Amino acid sequence: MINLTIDNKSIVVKKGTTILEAAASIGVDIPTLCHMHLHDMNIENKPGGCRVCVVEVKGRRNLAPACCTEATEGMEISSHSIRAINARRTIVELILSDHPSDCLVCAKSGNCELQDLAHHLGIREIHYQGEQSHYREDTSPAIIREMDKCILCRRCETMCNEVQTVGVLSTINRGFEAVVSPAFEMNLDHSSCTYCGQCVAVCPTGALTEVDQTGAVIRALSDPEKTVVVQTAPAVRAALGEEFGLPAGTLVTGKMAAALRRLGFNYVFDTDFAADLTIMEEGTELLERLNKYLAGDQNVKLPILTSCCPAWVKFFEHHFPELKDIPSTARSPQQMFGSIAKTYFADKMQVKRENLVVVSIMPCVAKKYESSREEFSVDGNPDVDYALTTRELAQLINLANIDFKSLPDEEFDQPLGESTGAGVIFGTTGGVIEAAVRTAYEVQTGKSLDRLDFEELRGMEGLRKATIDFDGLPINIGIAHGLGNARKLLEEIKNGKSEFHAIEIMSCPGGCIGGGGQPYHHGNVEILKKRQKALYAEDQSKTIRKSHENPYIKKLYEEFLGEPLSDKAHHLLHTEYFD
Ligand code: HC1
Ligand code: SF4
Repeated sequence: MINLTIDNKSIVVKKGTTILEAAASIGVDIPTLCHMHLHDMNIENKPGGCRVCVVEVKGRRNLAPACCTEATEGMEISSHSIRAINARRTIVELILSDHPSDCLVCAKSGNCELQDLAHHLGIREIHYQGEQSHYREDTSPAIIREMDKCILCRRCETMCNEVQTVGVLSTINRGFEAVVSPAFEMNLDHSSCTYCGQCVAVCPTGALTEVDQTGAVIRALSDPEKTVVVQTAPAVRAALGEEFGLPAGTLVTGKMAAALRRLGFNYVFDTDFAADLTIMEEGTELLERLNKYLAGDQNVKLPILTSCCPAWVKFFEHHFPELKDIPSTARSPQQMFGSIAKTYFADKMQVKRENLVVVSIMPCVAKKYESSREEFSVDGNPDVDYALTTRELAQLINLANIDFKSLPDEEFDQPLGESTGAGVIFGTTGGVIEAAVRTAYEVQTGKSLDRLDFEELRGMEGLRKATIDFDGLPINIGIAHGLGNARKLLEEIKNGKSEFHAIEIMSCPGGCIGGGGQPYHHGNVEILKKRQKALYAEDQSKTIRKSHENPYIKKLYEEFLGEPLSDKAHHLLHTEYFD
């Protein structure tokens, strides 16, 4: 063990502990713009690049970067000496000297770590003004790269390369010309980027942000010709409150519905309804494949993989095209909702397709890309017109001067607003497969489940497995969240070593609760756990907790779709994948 003092406080730490970690353990906050530690995944970004964390170590001539200097026996550290503060101010001024000063109109204003730090350090003047470097802006269907705002913290690289193993981002060029870029400086939409948004989630500045669609939604809401419906993803209700100062894990389902109504949406619906519909289709597909396999069909593709996460879909299309007939063909709930809204619901309301605008509120930036995929449109009219992130919804609520915390709880509209507990838990890792099990068990065995909480499928471990007994038939289930973990399961399938019948994959750590469009959580898994708990609580509070018991889903099949996997269902609710 190592004995040292930080700001005159004695402390004992394990060998190998950095000064930054030692300080954090006694509540001393040393600022940094680049450091990021994802403890649960044992992944750390510590390039020592920003140098903002410099501290004074007694007896040393130079200041030491706290994030990559190990604590040693007898060290006496001053984290906020005049010398350290002055150096920090100079470093931040130097960063600002090559940073656009358009904070007033920057998408990240108010959420920017560099802006916060400049404020914290009382910087009122930049003494080192020089010529600024310029790099072209790169706009994709989901993400905007403004590399003039990149401070080379390299957090995005860690997310893309180590956590997601997509490998799109790396630093190129030198000096003022250095930027983080896909290979050959191609634009993101020409690369194999999945739009998972995990790079956006950790970017400390406005270098990586989501495409802003709030203006287009406001225009639709003010167009008297349009009927505008909104759907809200499961994970949004467990995080939106954070944007208004409520503690992580506060469920705001009712307030969210009320806010959307006050914003002027004509119908406030729920993606959870479509999550129930997804279970009907995906669950039936699972059972169909399983029963063929049990009947001795050697050609049947197992395990079946969930397909509701668009970044995951793009990942296997790019990286495992040879496995593209293994995932379920079911569209995601977002897209099923859009498809049903613009057919079944539009017909009911006697609204022409082109006058019905479908807006989604999603925890995810990849949903913007998903809704723009050509196969999800009819004659150029998309099933889902706009997909806003949770953060964009908060922005609209603020813009409309709605006092969110004082709103009453309101209900969703019907018929596309009714959901079961199974639909709610889609928003967390493990939830989609648990929802599928609740339905598949009862359909397969013809028996009622005597329990609905499958604890063995829950948790935050990146890779999990469990065997569920389907009345004597053991069903092996795998769960992965984070694309790096998904890659491991896909390699097993590719090598013919997979033991699973069904696998749930979500791209973002934690599932959608940790999506790239959620309130920034800075890699803090405790926040994710609170959001997860909130979703399980909403599931518990529901009278109906199995998708196949949703009365409006039953009615939809009776009135419109016929059976799960019917021709009509195939046409409207399923898709194919591309290399
Ligand atoms: Fe998700 Fe899904 S759970 S993908 O995470 O299947 O985004 O929340 O809406 O579509 O329902 C996201 C969340 C979401 C879909 C559902
Ligand atoms: Fe990589 Fe995901 Fe960012 Fe694309 S969105 S660059 S895949 S981290």
